[in-house]
Parts: sequence; structure tokens; C-alpha cells
Amino acid sequence: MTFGSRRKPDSARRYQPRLEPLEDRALPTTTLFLDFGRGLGIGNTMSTTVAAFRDLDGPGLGGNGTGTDMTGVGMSAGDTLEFRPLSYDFDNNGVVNNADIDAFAAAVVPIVQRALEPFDINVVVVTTTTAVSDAVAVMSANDGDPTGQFDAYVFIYDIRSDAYSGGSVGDNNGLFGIAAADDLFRQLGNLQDEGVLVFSDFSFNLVSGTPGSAQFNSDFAHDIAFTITHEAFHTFTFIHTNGLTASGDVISVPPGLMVNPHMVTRFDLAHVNAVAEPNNYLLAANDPDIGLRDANGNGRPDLAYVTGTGAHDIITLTSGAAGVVNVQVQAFSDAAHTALIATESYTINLATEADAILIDGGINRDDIIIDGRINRTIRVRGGIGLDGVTGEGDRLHVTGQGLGVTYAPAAASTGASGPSPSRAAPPSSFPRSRTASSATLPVTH
Ligand SMILES: [Ca+2]
Ligand SMILES: [Ca+2]
Ligand SMILES: [Ca+2]
Ligand SMILES: [Ca+2]
Repeated sequence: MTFGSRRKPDSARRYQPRLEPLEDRALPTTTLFLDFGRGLGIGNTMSTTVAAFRDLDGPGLGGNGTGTDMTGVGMSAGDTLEFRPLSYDFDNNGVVNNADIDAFAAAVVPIVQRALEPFDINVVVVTTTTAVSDAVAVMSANDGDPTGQFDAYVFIYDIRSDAYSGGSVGDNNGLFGIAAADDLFRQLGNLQDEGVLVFSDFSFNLVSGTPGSAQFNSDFAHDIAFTITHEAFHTFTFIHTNGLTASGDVISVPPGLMVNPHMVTRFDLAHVNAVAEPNNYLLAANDPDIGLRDANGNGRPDLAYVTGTGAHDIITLTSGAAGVVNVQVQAFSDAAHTALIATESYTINLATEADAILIDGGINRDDIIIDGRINRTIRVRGGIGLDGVTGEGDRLHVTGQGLGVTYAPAAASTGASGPSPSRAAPPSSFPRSRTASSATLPVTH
């Protein structure tokens, strides 16, 4: 570790009111601000220190900092953090420029939005930031809004430090990303704006294949999208989940790159630390600052959300009395659906809870059985396994009113195997970082 040129914490600038274009816009909800470095531009750098970033928007309600505390992974308060947009020819045209930042963002954003679709969380790409402290004004623009005001500002950068002689912070710590932890540690709800670091160079270096190819960019974008949502959800208080049923869950820790879509699981999951609400969907839906999206303002959520788990599920929707849908989710450890792990049931009142219904089967082999008498538009997504198998054998069955239709969207297979139920605990006593240390996770290169 070297201790060369240091920059003083920019505390003097931190609390200055700034006039940003975003302040003129209504942002009537909890927002994920995604900063890929477009305001800064390719080839440029913005700097802060570990101490200054920890208190990005002040020390936090619990004093744990409103930005990531990198001293928690062994850095020193005075170490520099040098942010630069990832220098990668994402659009593969032979030139690395700002269009590559835009192409990178355009690939990542839909994956994040897909996972957050049921929730009242906006995803906004920030293109104005030229200093780390600019994030404060961006996050403050919606302060006081009763429909959601506490945001996550995600820095997606190649971050270097004098602590590593100018080397990569992500690579030197084996980190995909790491979140501010004040709301996480307090476990009282999403009560303040917080900052997040996503180390784009670390994920980039793990992706195999040909840079610029569609597969490479897909794998890279999916891992970055997962890390963004994962770390942001830590700032919304979410604690790591584990076990087979948590495979593909937003707050689980995959064994390496996450190259497939993820979801906010509506099923009680095992958590690394004790939690009051083990159902991640309900935790987000019931948080007063987050809640469910009602874009058309008709007083009921746009989507009633049903998910399977990361295991092999049978998801059954039947039409009950008075417009109530009965949902049963059975999670099995095997693709043949013989070894039951757990069952959950709930109802959806169509009159008050659903403009439409969205079903995510999630990872592994799912049978989704829908009663054709349910009078709502229903969208079904089977899900893709962690190992990249696209045809994992999901099947859709439509029943009722004489119907008996089964739809298999891909060739039958035994389904992808999820991670083993027992997974190594994260290195810190209370999880907030997505790590890939050689001791716990297979880092191939
Ligand atoms: Ca390019
Ligand atoms: Ca805010
Ligand atoms: Ca928060
Ligand atoms: Ca599936």
C-alpha cells in the first residue's frame, strides 16, 4: 500500500446545494440512479477518498455512513477512490467513446427494470455527474415526496486507489459491488438516500468469451444488472438469502458471474442473518417508501406478482369465489417434483390487487398451472438456470372450462442445477458486499 498524493475529503462541497437539471423534474418515487460515467465521459476521472465516500450524504441516521464504508474491507480512511468510466468498446465498432457508455447502460437497464417491474422503483440513468458529490443533489431532488423519496445512487465505474498503487479496488478486494449499510444495519426500513459502488472492471475481467460479442455483452450486462439491484437492495435493508430456493433471488450470492435474469422472490427464503420478513417481495411491497407500482393511478397495483423459487416449482393459480385467485407454490429439490421442500399459499383479490398478473417461475424446472377462468391478463416467464441452460423444461398448463393445454417453450431437459443449499458465509459478520474471494467463490480468471 502506498501513501502518495492524497486528496482531502471534499466535505466542504458535500453539503452545498447544487442546481442540477434533475431538481426541476418530478421524481415521485423511490429511484435507482445508475451512473455509468456518462457525465464524466470516457478517459476522465473523478476522485474522492474512502472517508468522504463513506459520508457521501452525511454520516447516516445510525452513523454507519450514507456511502459505502470501504474501511470495512480493509482500506484506510485517507485512501483515494478514483472513478473512471469503464474503457470498453461495448458496441464493438473499434472506437472506445461515450457511445460505448450509452450502449453499456442500454444493455443493463432493461435487466434491472425487468426484476423491479412490480415495484414502485424508477430506474434513471444519470448523465450529468462530474464529481462524486454530485450524487447528493441527484438523490435529494425527490426528498419529501410521500410516494417514495429514499433512493440508491449506484456508481458503476472502474475504480482505482492509491492504496493499490493506482490498481483496481474491485480486483484487489474481489468485489463485484458493495453498498452503504446504514439502513441495512438498522433494519428499520428504507429511511434515507444511500450510495453504492459497482466495480465494473471486476465483472468485466471475469466474463469469458470474445469481448464485443453478443454473448459476452449479455453475460457482462446481466452480472452488472444483478450487482446493481443486489447492492441497491442492501440499501433498502435486504439481507443475503441462501439455499436452493434462493437461487436467482435478488439478494442471494451467486457462485461467480450472474449471467441470467434475477427476481425479487415471493417465497419465504433462508437468510444469512435473522430477519423479521423472510419474503423479499413482501418486504419491498410493504416498505412505506417502496411499495407496488400503480402507474395508471387507479388505486390498485399494476401487477399482482407471483414467483416460484430457485428450486423446481409447481405454481398453481385457481379461480376462487368473488374474483379471488388462489395461489399455491410448491418448491421441490428435484426436477421430477417428488421431493417437496416447502409450500406456500396466498390469494390475489383481482378487484383490489391486480390490473394484471405477472408470474416468474425463476430458475429450474417449473410447472405453471393456470385456471383459464381467471379474468385477467397474465404474463408468464419461465426463467433461466444459473448455468446458462436456456431450455430447462419449464411448462405452462392452462386448465378450467374444459381446457387442458400444456405449453413447453423449449425442449425438455432435467433443468439446471442451482447452487448447493449450503453456501459459504460472506466474510463480514453482517453481509453487505458481493464478494468473489478465492476462498469462498470460484473465480476463474
Ligand atoms: Ca465503440
Ligand atoms: Ca431522495
Ligand atoms: Ca436506503
Ligand atoms: Ca424455471
